[in-house]
Amino acid sequence: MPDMGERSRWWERGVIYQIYPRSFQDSNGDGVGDLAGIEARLDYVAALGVDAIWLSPIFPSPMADFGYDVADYRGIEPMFGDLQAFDRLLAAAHARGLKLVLDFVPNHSSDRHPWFVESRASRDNPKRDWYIWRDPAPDGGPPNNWISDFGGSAWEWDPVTGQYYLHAFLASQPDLNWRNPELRAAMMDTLRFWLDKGVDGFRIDVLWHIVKALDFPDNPVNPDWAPGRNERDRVIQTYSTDQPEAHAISAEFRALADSYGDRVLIGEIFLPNDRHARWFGTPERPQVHLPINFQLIENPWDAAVLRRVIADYEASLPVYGWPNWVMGSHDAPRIAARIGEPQARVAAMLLLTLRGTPTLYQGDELGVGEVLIPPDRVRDPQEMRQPGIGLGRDRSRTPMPWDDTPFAGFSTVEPWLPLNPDWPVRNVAVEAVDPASMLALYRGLLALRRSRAALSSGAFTLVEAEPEVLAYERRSGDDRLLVALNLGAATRALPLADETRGASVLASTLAPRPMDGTLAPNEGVVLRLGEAR
Ligand code: TEU
Repeated sequence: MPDMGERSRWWERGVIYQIYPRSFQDSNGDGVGDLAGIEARLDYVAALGVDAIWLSPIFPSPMADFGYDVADYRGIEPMFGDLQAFDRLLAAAHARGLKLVLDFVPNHSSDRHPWFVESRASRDNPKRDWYIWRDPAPDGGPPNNWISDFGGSAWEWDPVTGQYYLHAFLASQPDLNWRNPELRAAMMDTLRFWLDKGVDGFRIDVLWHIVKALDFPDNPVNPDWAPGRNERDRVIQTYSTDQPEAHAISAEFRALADSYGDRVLIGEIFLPNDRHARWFGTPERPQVHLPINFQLIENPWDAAVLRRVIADYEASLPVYGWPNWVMGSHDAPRIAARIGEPQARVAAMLLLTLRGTPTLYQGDELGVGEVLIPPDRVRDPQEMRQPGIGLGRDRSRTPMPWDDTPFAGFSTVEPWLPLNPDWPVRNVAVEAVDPASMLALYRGLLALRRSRAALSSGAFTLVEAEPEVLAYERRSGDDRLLVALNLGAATRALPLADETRGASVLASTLAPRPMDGTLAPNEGVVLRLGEAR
């Protein structure tokens, strides 16, 4: 767990802020956010103290999967603006010292993409092989047992040309064929298009999905699956994901990004540690800079579990691999809904003091919690396809509450998704002037992280602690910090009693107080060590 010292680069040292464009700020009164809206709110983002923004997809899209179904990789969805609006946003971000990362969706396009319209036109169309077409099984059914991540067969029958096409997600999101060199070249060109404009990198959607096993064997049946669970998990995605050829393409992405200088690639990858770490590539042939680490989202909020998760993840990293952490996203449940606000404050401290690049999801800095979506307001296709089993993602995509004016200052009309019910009191304007707010906590932690190399790039060591307490030391040179987080509801002894008595408190999830050797319920602290008398 080395001290990266002065060697750290912006994407190592910095904090990424994920913006879900449909829900950040509406500027034209259609109830949906847009690029001009984001531009208007950039001062807020810069003042928060983050270093980069990642925008979920902003490309032309029929919005079957809210932008993850791209109909033109080089344009801007009219609902969001146009290329001029994008250029203005990029310049405005850069003028504030913010990097801008786009969402690249290589696994599939929209079925409205002109490439697919051609591909499905006839078997001998030049773009036929840009997608994945197969003959039916001997019984006329789908070519194999693969299941879409959104439920149902991953194969859709096309009566016109008498073949099935593959879709890992919706039928309106056909999978692209990355084994086809022309498709590959066309996609590389789209990356160049945005890199030439000056974007600072890409988050790459479902990167581990992009190549499938050559002969399309059946996936192994999952013996642990039971009805009522996510249908996706009926089979194990052995042959439909994580193929060696995808790693080779990931290395090509990296070579292209590196040819533009200091850009970043963030790969969306859900895999166990050993296979996850392979996406860093090797020093000779690197792949993505940051394979997204979802473990704080996927594991229970439990000190002993998290301790093991952190240790195992750190141990799994190659020496040249830089860690990263994320606690929320447009897919995952809200952290404050999952563990409650007092512990969400502890979670904020964890996210911003671990070793590695944190990604903060919009609204989590306000502590936005549970939002129940009435049945008539559900928009998420994942929820609509498998209703009522907890897969709905709308709950994390609700509009940013900015103030207590109508529609929370997000829009002048009813927004596309409901606001958080407590928006009149839980919004940016209210929290900005309350020193005890979640927003104030985030701003304080972000400023602390920025000011101390021990946090942004220093060494990391877990420290023994009482049950329900997660503790670790961060260190850079002489600067030694102890982070101690009480994940429980009992008062606990602070670790390192000799050193922490009287130590200065650099941050606290509660009202700061002199350290007396204890950690109160829900208390998390960052202490400066090495000052004891
Ligand atoms: O998500 C990929 C993914 O694995 C999802 O199926 C995720 O597990 C699920 O949404 C969690 O509830 C990415 C995007 O982040 C997601 O929004 C898209 O729908 C999906 O890819 C398809 O592009």
